[in-house]
Amino acid sequence: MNRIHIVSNRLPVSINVNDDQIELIPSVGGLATGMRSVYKAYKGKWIGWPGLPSDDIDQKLSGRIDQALEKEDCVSVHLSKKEIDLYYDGFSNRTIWPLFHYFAQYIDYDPELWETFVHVNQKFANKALETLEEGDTIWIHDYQLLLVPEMIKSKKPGVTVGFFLHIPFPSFEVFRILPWRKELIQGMLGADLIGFHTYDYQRHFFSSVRRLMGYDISFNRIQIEDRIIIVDAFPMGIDYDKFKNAAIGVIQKPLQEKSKLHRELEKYFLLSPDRKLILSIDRLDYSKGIPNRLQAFLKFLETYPEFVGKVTLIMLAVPSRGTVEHYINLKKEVDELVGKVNGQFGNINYTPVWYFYRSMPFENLIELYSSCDVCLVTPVRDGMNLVAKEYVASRTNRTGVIILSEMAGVAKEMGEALIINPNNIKEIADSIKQALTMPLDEQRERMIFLQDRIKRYDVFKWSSEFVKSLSKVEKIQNSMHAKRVNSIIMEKIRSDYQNSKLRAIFLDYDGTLTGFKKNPNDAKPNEELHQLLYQLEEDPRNVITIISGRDRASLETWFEGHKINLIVEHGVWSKKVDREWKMLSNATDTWKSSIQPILETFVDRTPGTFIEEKNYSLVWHFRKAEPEQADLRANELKDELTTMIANHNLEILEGNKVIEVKTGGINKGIAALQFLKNKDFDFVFAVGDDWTDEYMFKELPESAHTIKVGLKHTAAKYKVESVSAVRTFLADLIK
Ligand code: ADQ
Repeated sequence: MNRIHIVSNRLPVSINVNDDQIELIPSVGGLATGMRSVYKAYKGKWIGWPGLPSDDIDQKLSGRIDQALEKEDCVSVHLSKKEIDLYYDGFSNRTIWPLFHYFAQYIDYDPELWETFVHVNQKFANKALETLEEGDTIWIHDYQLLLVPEMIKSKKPGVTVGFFLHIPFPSFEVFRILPWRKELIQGMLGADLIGFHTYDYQRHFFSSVRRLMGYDISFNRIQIEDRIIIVDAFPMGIDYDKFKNAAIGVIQKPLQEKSKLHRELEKYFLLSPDRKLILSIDRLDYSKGIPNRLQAFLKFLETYPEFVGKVTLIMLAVPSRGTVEHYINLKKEVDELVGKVNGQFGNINYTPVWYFYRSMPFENLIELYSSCDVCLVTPVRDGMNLVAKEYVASRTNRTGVIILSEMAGVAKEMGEALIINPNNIKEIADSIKQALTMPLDEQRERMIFLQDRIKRYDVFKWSSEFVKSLSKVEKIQNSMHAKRVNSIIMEKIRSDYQNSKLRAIFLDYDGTLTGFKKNPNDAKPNEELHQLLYQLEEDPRNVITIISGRDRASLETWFEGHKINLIVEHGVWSKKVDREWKMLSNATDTWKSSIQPILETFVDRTPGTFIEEKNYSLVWHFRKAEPEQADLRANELKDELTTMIANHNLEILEGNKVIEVKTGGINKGIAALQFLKNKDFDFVFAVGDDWTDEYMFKELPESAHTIKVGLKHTAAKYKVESVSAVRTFLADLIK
C-alpha cells in the first residue's frame, strides 16, 4: 500500500508559543496514539487545525509554526476565530452533534453555520489535495469533516478514501430532520470505506442512504455506478497496555512518591474498611447523562440508607464547549444537583459527591481508575465511550464493576457489565447496590472476560483492521475497472467458443438482449434480435437458454419457432425446446397474503405503479410512475420489506424499476446449474444485467465466461456497457 494520510479537525499536537519560542506538545488521546502508528508507518502526513486561531498569529510566526509542524509530518489548516466559531462551535457542535445524539430540540438550523461548514470542509480538502498523489490513501475522521470525502474523491478519484465516524449515526427518522441531510450523505459517500463503532450505526446509515439516495445496497456494500463503497463496524479500542502498565506503576509506587490525590484516596479508605468509591468521568456534555447519574445516586442513598456515610461518588467533568448555551445550562444543573445530594446526605465527615470540574493529568486518572470499586457510565447517547474500556484496562487485580448504559456503543462489547437504561433512575440506583455488594469472585469472573476482549481489540488492532479494509476496497475498485471486455478478452472468449463441442449459452432478457420499456409487455424482441438469435441457433453445438424473471406467457409467445430453452420466474419454471413446462422446485407461496397488502398500500399511494403476481413472487412495477416520487417510495418499500423477509424465507430482488419479492432458495444460479447437469458442456457462457443475474455468475463453474451489462460491481468476469454492446458481442462471437 502507498502512503496513508490522516485528516482530523485537530492535529495530534498542541502549540505553545512562549517568548517567541514554539513548543509542540503531543496529544496523548486514544485517537492520536492509534493514528500516529498508522501515518508514521505509511509515511503519510496528518492534516488538521493546530488549535490556534489564525488571527492570533502574525504571518511570520505562522510560517515558523508550519515549519515546526512539518518536522512532525503535520500539515496545518489555518482557521480564523470566525471560522472556528461558525464551523466548529457552530455547525459541528450546535447542529450535527445534537442531531446525531438525538437531541433534536437543541439543533441550530442557521444557514450561515452550514455555509461556513462547507467552506471550512473545502479548506481541509484543499490542504489534503495539495499533499495527495494518485494512488495514496487518506483516512478522514469524524463529524466535523463529513463533506471532505466527496470533496477529495471528486478531484482525485485515484485516491483511496476512508472515513470513520466517532459519534453515533442516528436513525433515518431523526437524520431526515436536517435540511442538509442529502449533502451530508453525499459528502460521506465520497469515501471508499466508511467505518462506524457499531453495526446499529451502520444500519441507520444504510437506511438513510437507501431512503434519500436510492442506491443499491447489498450486505455491507453500496453500489454507485462503477464505484463500490464498503461500510463496516470497527469498534474503537484503547491503548490497553499503556493503561495496564500505568496502573501497575501506580500501585507499586512508594508512599512518598504518591500524588496528593492518591494519598487522599488511600486516607479515605483507611477511615473505615467498608468504604467504597464510585467513579464517573466524562466531558461535561448533555449526551453523557450526568444529571441522571446524580439523580440515580441520590435515589440510591434514599433507597439504601445503610450506605450513607460509606459510599462516595467521585465525579470528574472536563469542561467542554463552555460558550454554548446548552452546556452553560447543563453546568448549572449539575452544580445544583451536586449541591442537593451533598446538602441532603453530607456532614462534616462525609461528602457523598466529590465533584471535580476540570481536566486531570493521566496519572491521576489511573489512580482513580485503579482505586474505585465501581465505574458508572450512563450516557443517554455515546458513539463508543472509552472511559469504560480504560477502567477495565486499569483493574490490575481484576475486581471492579462497571454499570453501563445500553445507549453507549461500548455496551455491545461489554455484556459482562451491568447494563442499564440511562433514563431509568431506579434501575441505576438498584444496579449501584448490586455492584457494591457483588461478590469478588463474580467481579473477577466478569472482569476476566472484559479484559481479554478489550486487550485483544485495542486501538492498534482497530486502526490496522481499518487499514486492512482500505487496501481490500482498493483492490476491489481496481478489479472493477479492469473487467471491461476489450479486444484481448474478446479474442480469448471467441477462441474458446470456436474450440468447443457443446456450448451452454444463458441469456438474460430485459436489460440484456433488449432495453427496458415503460410497459413490460412492450418489450418484445425486434427483428434484429430475432435474426441474431436465429444465427446463434443455427450451430448445433449451441444450447441456448433465455433465463429471466418474467412469467411464462410472454416469453413463450415471443420465442415460438426458436430453438431456445426457457427458464422463467428466476428459476421456478423451465421449458426445453419442444417440451412442456416443468417446475424446478417445490416452492411455497403462502407468504403472499402477508406481503400483498403492503404492496397494495404502495400502489394506492403511488400512481402509475402496479403489482404483477407470478407463481412464486410478487412484483411491484414503478417504471410508469413519476420518477422522483417512485424512487422515494421504492426506497421506503425496500426498507419496510427488509424487516419482513427474514420471517418468511423470502428474497427481495431489485430489478430495473421493479421490486420483486420471491420465495427464497430459488434463483437463476441454481436453475442454470440444473441445466448443466448430465451434459458435457465445454463452453459455458452467461450474460445479464441486474443482481438477480449475480446468482448465475457466482454459481456457474469457474471456467464459465460471464458478462455483466453495466458498470456496477459484479461477480461476473467481464462487463459490457449496454444492450447494444451485448448484441455486438454476440454477433462478433459467431462471426
Ligand atoms: P468523547 O465524547 O470525548 O469522544 P470518550 O470516548 O469517553 O468520549 O473519551 C473521553 C476521553 O477523555 C477518555 O480517553 C478519558 O480518559 C478522557 N477524559 C475524560 N475525562 C477526563 C478528565 N477529567 N481528565 C482527563 N481526561 C479525561 C468521542 C465520542 C465517543 C467515542 C470517542 C472515540 O463521543 O463516543 O468513544 O469519541 O471514538
